[in-house]
Amino acid sequence: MKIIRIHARELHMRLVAPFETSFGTTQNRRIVLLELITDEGSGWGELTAAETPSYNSEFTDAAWLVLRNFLAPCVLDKNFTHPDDLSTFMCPVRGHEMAKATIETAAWDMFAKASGISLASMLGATQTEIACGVSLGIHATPETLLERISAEIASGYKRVKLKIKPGKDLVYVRAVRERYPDISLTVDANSAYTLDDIEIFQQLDQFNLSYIEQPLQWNEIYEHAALQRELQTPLCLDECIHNLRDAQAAVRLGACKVINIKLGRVGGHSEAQRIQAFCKAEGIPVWSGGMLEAGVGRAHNIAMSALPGFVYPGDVSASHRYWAKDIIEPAIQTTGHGTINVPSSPGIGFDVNAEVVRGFTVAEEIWQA
Ligand code: OSB
Ligand code: MG
Repeated sequence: MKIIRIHARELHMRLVAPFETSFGTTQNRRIVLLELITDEGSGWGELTAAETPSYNSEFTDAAWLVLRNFLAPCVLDKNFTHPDDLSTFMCPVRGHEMAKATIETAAWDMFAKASGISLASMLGATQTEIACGVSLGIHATPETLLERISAEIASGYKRVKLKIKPGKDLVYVRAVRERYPDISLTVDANSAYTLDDIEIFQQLDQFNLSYIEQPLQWNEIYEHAALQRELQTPLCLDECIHNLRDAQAAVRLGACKVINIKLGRVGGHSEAQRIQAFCKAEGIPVWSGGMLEAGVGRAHNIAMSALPGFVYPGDVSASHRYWAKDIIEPAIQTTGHGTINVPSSPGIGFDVNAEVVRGFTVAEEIWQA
């Protein structure tokens, strides 16, 4: 297959509610959507980088530039036989995993469509239904958080993840645990603490959390191992894991017992599969994280979550929790029991709604050799 051109669009979409993490609040998303056109059909990919370099070093404007000036030239006019080839073509560019994943995931969608099978089966899925959890931003008070949780539980979600930051941690977790002694509960610090905060984590140990996500620095694996040795609760790494080698280092050092796999953060499906296979062999449970994606990004996450070893519920939930109108048809919906059915139609299994996309588009470019 030959890559003929890339149609890049920037979409402005507003989340139905602001989302607060330890690094800031997001409501207006700038989404980069790529359509990769080959001589045997096309596929869709979505950039998962945020608007600012606060979750990791990538951000919308930088990704657009890297895609246009460096990554598109690596793949345009190239022939590939399998989507694994795409990451090889993009090897000369260091880092920029999220930008790379936008192209790489589009190639997987295209390849599955050309093969007439779902992306999930192309990747090696073993699950037809995936378990869903919700990620809840930092709330103004524990009371408003409790109200929100009661609605999410009523919708059937199987796991609640609370964002925490210094000063908004123990009080919130205690309030939730007292009200809901049995729900599957986790916290995500997004790197807001240091080893000096160890007492906070020792206190969190009493709340029967399934895991504590990324408590320490975004680029620090070794100190997570030191923290893990002091805790009963498993640590889960998010920001630290960019590739298989990071996952191997983290597991072998004892820095975590669970890994959050984000497609964008690891450069796409090929590397995500390698991490999943390694974790499966090591008995390390994994789950799919989210980046406040629109439908295309979310559809890719659903396909990945159907692989073996994705045993914990992911941050993969219904479209309406994020958007008044999503860019795909049908919108992502959950079953009454907190799962999503993995689509079986070719590729990502959702149609991109061209009219809705046009309505949100603020810029577009076509890149060709
Ligand atoms: O750390 O998982 C994270 C959102 C933006 C940046 C980082 C994270 C998140 C989430 C939300 O937790 C996940 C989602 O619902 O898409
Ligand atoms: Mg996280």
